[in-house]
Amino acid sequence: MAENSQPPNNDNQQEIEELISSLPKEKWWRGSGLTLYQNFWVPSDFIRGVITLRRHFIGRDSNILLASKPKTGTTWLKALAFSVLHRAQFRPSVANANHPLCSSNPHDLVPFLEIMLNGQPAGHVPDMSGFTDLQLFATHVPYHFLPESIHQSQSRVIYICRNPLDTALSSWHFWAQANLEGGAGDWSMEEFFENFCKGLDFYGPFWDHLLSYWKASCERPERVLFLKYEDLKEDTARNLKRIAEFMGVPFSKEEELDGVVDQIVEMCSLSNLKELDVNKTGDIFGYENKTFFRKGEVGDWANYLSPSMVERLENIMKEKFSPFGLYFTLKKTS
Ligand code: PAP
Repeated sequence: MAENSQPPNNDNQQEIEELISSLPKEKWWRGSGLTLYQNFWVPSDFIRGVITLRRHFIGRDSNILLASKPKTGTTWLKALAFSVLHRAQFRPSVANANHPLCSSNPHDLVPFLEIMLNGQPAGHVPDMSGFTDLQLFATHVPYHFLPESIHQSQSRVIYICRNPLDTALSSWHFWAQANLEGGAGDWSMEEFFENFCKGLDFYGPFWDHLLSYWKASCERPERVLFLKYEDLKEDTARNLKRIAEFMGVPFSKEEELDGVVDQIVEMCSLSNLKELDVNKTGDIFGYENKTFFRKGEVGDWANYLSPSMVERLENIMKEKFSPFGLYFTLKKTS
């Protein structure tokens, strides 16, 4: 069966397992490695969920999908979008101890679709009955992995990206940290960087991932909002208003005057989330909650990447992104 066709019913379980075992694999720091599926390196632990999402998930008009390549601002975007969507029910304020962000990691509040679906029998139309009231989901898959039902529906997709230098650095820190907590052996920055440049990385190649959503946002700006981590850092309030408007729940003048926008910005800031007990302890997907909150700076790459690494990534950016009018201004932390 062609990979992009949508079977109306369940697939043959054996066909799925044969497909998976025929795909190229690579080792990774933790977990069961990476599997090359449709030109992207999918974590082997989630490959069944990714295939089920691609073939069988039924998107609804009301769905809002937060999409990203890992380490580009996913956790932050989840906190912001959740706070925006549920602001009538949960008053956003650092003083509101009853806000769900005080008791749950953002990843618990906005689940990854491919991880949710991973627990279900591979190749079967997923049983989403337990999730019918969920409107907000996240995903790390590239745009064209989303099922036809999402493309055809009125679903909205918000993609967050980040310059590749900080993304590479943040990813390496995450894996180095995760490694300390029980991973397999050392992996130097140089080795990680080499893999990253080759596209061998969680949901890599980085370039193709970004471009899949960039092109979609150019073609369907009313359905796909493309955000940059750097812009969100520079003016969080302005971009939060864009997010709310895109989600179909714009802030009213009264709310703005009441300081709701600023309260969400403050509540979802790295400094606030990082200090919450819920994010200092516990774990999710097998990783400690605290590993999702580090420095959150733009330009930290300058403290770690050698001039030749920077030049290499700049050249790749020029080659891959410039033809499509996508640019990053590279800032260094002072
Ligand atoms: P994920 O894809 O595994 O969920 P993701 O949240 O995309 O990770 O990326 C983590 C990065 O976002 C970390 O960046 P750093 O390594 O450069 O520090 C993390 O610190 C940053 N981050 C997490 N929460 C926030 C936040 N509230 N504001 C700004 N940056 C944040």
